Order: sequence, then C-alpha cells, then structure tokens
Amino acid sequence: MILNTELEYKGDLFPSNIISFTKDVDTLHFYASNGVILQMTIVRDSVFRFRYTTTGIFDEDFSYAITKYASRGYNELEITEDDEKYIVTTAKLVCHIHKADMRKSIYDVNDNTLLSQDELGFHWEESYEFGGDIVKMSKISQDGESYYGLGDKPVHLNLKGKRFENWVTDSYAYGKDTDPIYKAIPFYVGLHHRKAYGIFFDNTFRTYFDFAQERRNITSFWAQGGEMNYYFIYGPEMSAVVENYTDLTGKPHQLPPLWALGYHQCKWSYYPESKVKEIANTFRELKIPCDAIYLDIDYMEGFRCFTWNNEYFPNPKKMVQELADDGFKTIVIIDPGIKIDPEYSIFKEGLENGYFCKRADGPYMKGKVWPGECYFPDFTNPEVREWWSDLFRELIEETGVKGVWNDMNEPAVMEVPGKTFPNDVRHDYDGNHCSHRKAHNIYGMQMARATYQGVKKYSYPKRPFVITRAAYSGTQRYTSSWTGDNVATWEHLWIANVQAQRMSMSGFSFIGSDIGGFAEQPNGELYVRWIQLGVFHPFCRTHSSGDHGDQEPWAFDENVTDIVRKFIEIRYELLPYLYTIFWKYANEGTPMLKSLVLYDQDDTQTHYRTDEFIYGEKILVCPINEPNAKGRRMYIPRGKWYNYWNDTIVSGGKETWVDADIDFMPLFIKEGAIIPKYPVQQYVGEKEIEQVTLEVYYKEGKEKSELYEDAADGYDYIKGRYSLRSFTLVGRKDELIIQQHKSGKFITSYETFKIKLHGLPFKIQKVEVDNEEMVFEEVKMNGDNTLEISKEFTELHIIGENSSK
Ligand code: MIG
Repeated sequence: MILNTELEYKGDLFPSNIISFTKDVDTLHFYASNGVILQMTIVRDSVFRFRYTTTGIFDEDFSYAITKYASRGYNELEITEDDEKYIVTTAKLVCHIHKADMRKSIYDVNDNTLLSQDELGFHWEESYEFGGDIVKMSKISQDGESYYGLGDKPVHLNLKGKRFENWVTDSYAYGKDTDPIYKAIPFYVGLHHRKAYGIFFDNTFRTYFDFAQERRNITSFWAQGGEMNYYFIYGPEMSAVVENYTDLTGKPHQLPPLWALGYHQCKWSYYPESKVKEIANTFRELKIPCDAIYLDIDYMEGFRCFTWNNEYFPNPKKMVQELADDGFKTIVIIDPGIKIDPEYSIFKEGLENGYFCKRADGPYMKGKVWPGECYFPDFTNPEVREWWSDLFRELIEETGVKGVWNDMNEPAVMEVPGKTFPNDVRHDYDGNHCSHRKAHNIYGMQMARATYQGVKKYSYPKRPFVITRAAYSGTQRYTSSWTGDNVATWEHLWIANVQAQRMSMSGFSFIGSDIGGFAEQPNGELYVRWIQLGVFHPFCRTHSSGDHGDQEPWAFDENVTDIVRKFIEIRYELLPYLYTIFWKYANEGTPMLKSLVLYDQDDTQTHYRTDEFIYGEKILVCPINEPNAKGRRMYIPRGKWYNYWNDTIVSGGKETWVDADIDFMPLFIKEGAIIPKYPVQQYVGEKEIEQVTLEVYYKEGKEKSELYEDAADGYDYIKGRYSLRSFTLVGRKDELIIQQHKSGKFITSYETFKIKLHGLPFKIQKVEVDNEEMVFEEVKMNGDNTLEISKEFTELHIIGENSSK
C-alpha cells in the first residue's frame, strides 16, 4: 500500500489522492489511488453518512442501530469541483473533500461557519491478529468547542478533555469517572460558535472517543475493527441534532402504558408471596402511590428462566391477579444465561435447535452466572429471537405478568477475565457471521429486542413494558433502561442526575436510576433527596441489593415517609404532563430531559452546568446533592420562572440561592406555561379522571403548551383515538387569553378544566368564553383565582378591572 509520506504517523496508513468520483442518486463515491474508497450518502440536507473501505470493497451494509423508519431525502444537492477539492452542497451544509488526501471540511451553507474539519481524517492500522483494520478518524477541535452525549458515562456532562471507551460492561458499584459501564452509545454532540452538530459512529466493535484529551486541539474516534462508518448530523440547535439522531436510530415503537410512568418498587428480592403482598399492602395502607412491583431472580426455580419457585410462589397466576386487583403490575427479571440442565425444557430446546453461542473451534460458550454453568442464546440470530419471544407466552398471557426486566445482558459472566464472553465466541449477527468483538456491544440490545417482541405479542392488545441494563444505539425503540448498580452515596445522586440527562441527549429518554442506590444503604435524608430527583426521571423506581436493609418509602422514619409520599404524589399529579412529553419524544424524538446547554446553547453559562435540567419543556428541576442543606445555589436559565412552591418570580441568566429544606427541592415553572394535573391516584386508573387542573402561569407575551391524552394503554391512539390540546397563552397588562386547539378522536372522561391562575397582575373584572360573557353555569369563579370551565372552550378571555373592554 502506498503511504502518503507527509502524513505518516505512528505506523498508520492513509488514503492517497482521489483519482475518480461517481454519483448514484444520493450516494457519492470518491476513489483514492491506493484503493481507499469514501462513500458519502446524503441522508438529509443536514445529515451525511461517511463510510470508508481500505480494500476497494465495502462490507455488507447492515446496522442494528439505524431504523428503517428513518427519514431520508433532501431538497438540494449540488456537486462541483475545483483543482483542490470536490464541493458537495445541500440546503443546509457544504462539504469539501480534498483531492490530495480525502480530508473533509463541513460548513454551514448559510454563513460558512466551519463546523467540522478533518485533521488527519480517516486513517487506519492493519490488524494482523484479527484481520481487517483498526479504523480511525481525527478532527480539529474548534475554538471553544464543548462535547456532550455518549450515553451513560458517569462523568461531567461536558466531555471536553476526556477519553472514553465503549464496551458494554457489568459494573457493580461503579463510581464517578468509571469507564466503560453498561451502555455503548457512540454518539456525541459538538458545540462551538453557537452551532451544534452530532457524530454517530455506527460501529459495534470496541470504540474509543478522545475529546481533546491526548492532543489539546484534536478530537478523534476509532474502533478495534469494522468500518469507519459515521453520520454527521447538523443542528444548528442541539435539540435538532438529538432529534435527528433519534430519527436515525429510532423512537420508541409505541408509547408505554401510562402505568409504566407511575412509581415502581423493586428489591433484590421480594419473596415469598407473602412478602410481596405485604409490600403491596403497605403502599396502599400508607397511601403512597405505586404501580409496579418487581420479582428479582429468586422467584425462579434455581434461577432457571421462565420457571417459578413453587415453594415461594405456589400459585403465581393467582398472586399476580390479586396484585393486579389492587392496581399492581408484576414485573419479572429474565437473564440471558440458560442453565445447563438436560431436564430443563428450555435448555433442551435451545440445544436441539443450535440456538446457543459457540466458541470459535466448536464448543458451546459456557459461562457461570446465577444458575451456575450456563449456555447463552445467540440473540443476534433472528430465529433465536423468534424462539425467545415465544417463551413469554405463559408468563405474560397465562400468568398475567405485565413487564419484563432484562439484566446481565452485557453479557455478564462471573469469575472470568473481562467479565464477559471471550472474543472468539461466534455470532450470527443476522447472517453477517462474526465474532464477539463485533457482537458484544449489541448482544444485550438484541436480547431486549427479542424480549420486547415476546412481551408485545402476548400483552396485545395492551402495550408492552420492558427494561434493559445493556444497550447500544437504537435500543430505545424497544425498551426502557436503568443506570445499573449504583451506590447509596451523595456522589451517586449527582451521577444519577447527569446519567439521566446524558441518556436523554443520547436519544434514550426512558431512563432512571436505582433510587436510593443499589449497593449500600442510604439514610433517610439521602433517600428523600433521591426520590425528589427520581420523580422527575422518565423511569422512576426504587431498587436496592437488599444486602444492607430495607429501602421502601417507610423504611426510614415517618417524616421520610411523608416527604416521599408528597413527591410521589407530585409525580402522579403531573402524569398528564409526563405523558405529553413522552408522546413528544416518541413522535419527534424530543429529549424528555433537557440539560441547560440543550435548552439554551447560546447562553455560554450553560455549557458547563450539570445539576439543573428542564423536565419536558416547562419545568426546571435542580436536586439537592448534599446532606444538611437548607437550599442551594443554582443557575436559573434565561427567562422568567415561577418558584413552584410559592409563585415568586425569578429572572434567569444568573446563579441564585434557592431555599429547599428537606421537604422541598428547587422547582420552577417557566412563565406562560400551562401545566396539566390529574388528581392523585394510588395507581394509574384507580380513579376515573373527573376534572383536569390546568395550572396557568401568567406571562406578558405568548407561550404554547400541549396536553396529550389517550386510553392510557392499547393501540387505538395510533388510529387517531387520542386527544391533543394545544394551548396558546397570550398575556397583556390587563388581560389574559388562552386559546385551545383540539385534535384527535379520543373522548376524555372529564368534562371540565379547573383553571388555576398564577401570577395574574390584575384583578379580574369579567371572564368571556368563546366571546360570550360567562354565566355562572358555564364558568364557576371561585374567588381564589381559580375557575371551572368546559373542556371544549376555544378561547378563554380573562379581563382585568382596569381594562376598557
Ligand atoms: O449479579 O438480579 O443490576 O438490579 O438486582 C447481580 C440481581 C445481578 C444486577 C442488577 C440488579 C439486580 C441483580 N443483578
């Protein structure tokens, strides 16, 4: 191979000069004289895909991450060239590809801002041991550039100056800066000069990212095998980058059942049956809302998947039914390891059909996990996924279990180096046979996918609920996730917060942490502070290893119980708000949690913030991360915000002290917001909703809010049986107008809204609805700035006493 001597660097090889170019619809090929080919696909005006081969032949184009539903198509594509370069122009971007060395520079088409510039660009090292190449890409880190994303990394939100590895790993009691941990999401966002772009390196081998760590001005990423295959996604808004990435790798295939957004209680382990019921009953007695209860590994017979320990659970169907009668959904754990036991039907089936993973030279992949020595289904084989999905029939359809929890699917193996399969294990990879080096990072994803298919099939016509520990990009299509085995420390409360935000900006919003910490034991104060954060995470579950004592809301003292109840009640009141932001996420890929930088990237003060985040669109949350705090300093983003607890208004763009004794936390509502609330229920569906409260936060100016509802489960919403209400609030000195626009065919159970007005700067003189002054039957003025009004109103007009209208 000919080397470009000028660029030679530590034994790396480089593309040489481009000698020809072809174009086929949306795909361009650039050929270098040494056999390197760059394939560039115009996915959208703002999304390019770049692939390189060093051999003149591309691998089969196959990805577990990219969804077939991804949008494609651009408005403009023009290709020109001059002596030095090819110039590819779309409606959003310009890309220069240099003829001398294949290096690329990408610019904003509107103002020519240089967004991304190859340094060495693509280069590689031949891998003698495994064949193929170690593929590398390096780029210039731009002035003032910050980096975000990468899934579950337990580090400061801004990744600048750090190096990371993506290799899905069981990480019991990981800490701040531990890397890698459970997930591999090779996607990051770069932000500089007020413009954000994303890079998704769709390579499932062990990948690395260096954000100006090794060399101050260079950002690079590389993989131990496979192709240099990455997507460049332009914003310029960070939220648009995340939305486009989520469009590529997929949104959740359906909304979760509403109950899955309730509170979940878990422990390793609740057994026997009497214990499970005692826990459930205590929730009801103490009136702490709860929707789901979990059975960890001890429900099984010798940890054999799809079996029950009959001593602990003599009649699972009856128990699950009784729990369901009291509003509890039962969720059970299923691990990938199948016990080697010739008497065990699932083992026999797997063996007979050749469904288990094998080593390079033929033996089965044998590894020790909870059941003892196990074989492991090759979930990368579509036939195995089909088989696996059918195994859920009894559990879901017969027994009535409502959700499945996939654990240990990194895959984790005990007592071996690397805690996982050896590299030589073979995988089907949907027909693209390969070793574990390539399949490792997607093994857990494919298990969760097969589980999802099964739970979905047998839950029908209800919606499925699945939760996974391991994940690769795209896993969000099938399942929710948690952040694994954290620890009951204050630092871990901080970690849980950044991880949830980071997952959200990595396209995976349905995320939460083990509230209170999995390992070790929180004190009541830490548990309270963690619940306060956890109720603002899309997935909200207390879990603990059980080794160190109890971790139910009543396990501390009465004061703790009362505060925990208060915050879980807030979660239940805000369910319609949460459901609406989930719907937005599932529809548009909008991250449900927005780090301040994602919310307001033009404000450079947000670029290094970690603690504060926006829950949905309108609620600013900031946890208390320290013991004995009576409040904290926090950054309030630009704009005006109402303190949730007392309606005082603060102007943002600065740091400020916020009071928050143990029974409070800093919580603010964006001015102009309309926040829908349900009455507190002990579980979703306990009550028929008879009235929805709209908390209206006055603003001088205009603001839009939404409320999405449907039957809370089932698939009718896809056929149009949903109810979407868009509210436009316009406030002036002496009046407030709220317009409502409705769409969808779902008829909600309630007839009226209770409107609660916050921060109204005038006394009400009169109220008009749809241009008629209201008579008492139509609007009930309560004298305390609340009024009741038909849910069908189109325009509510509140007129102040000094208005001439
Ligand atoms: O080796 O199933 O992260 O949530 O409770 C430990 C027992 C296996 C690890 C999970 C944790 C779960 C535990 N599991």
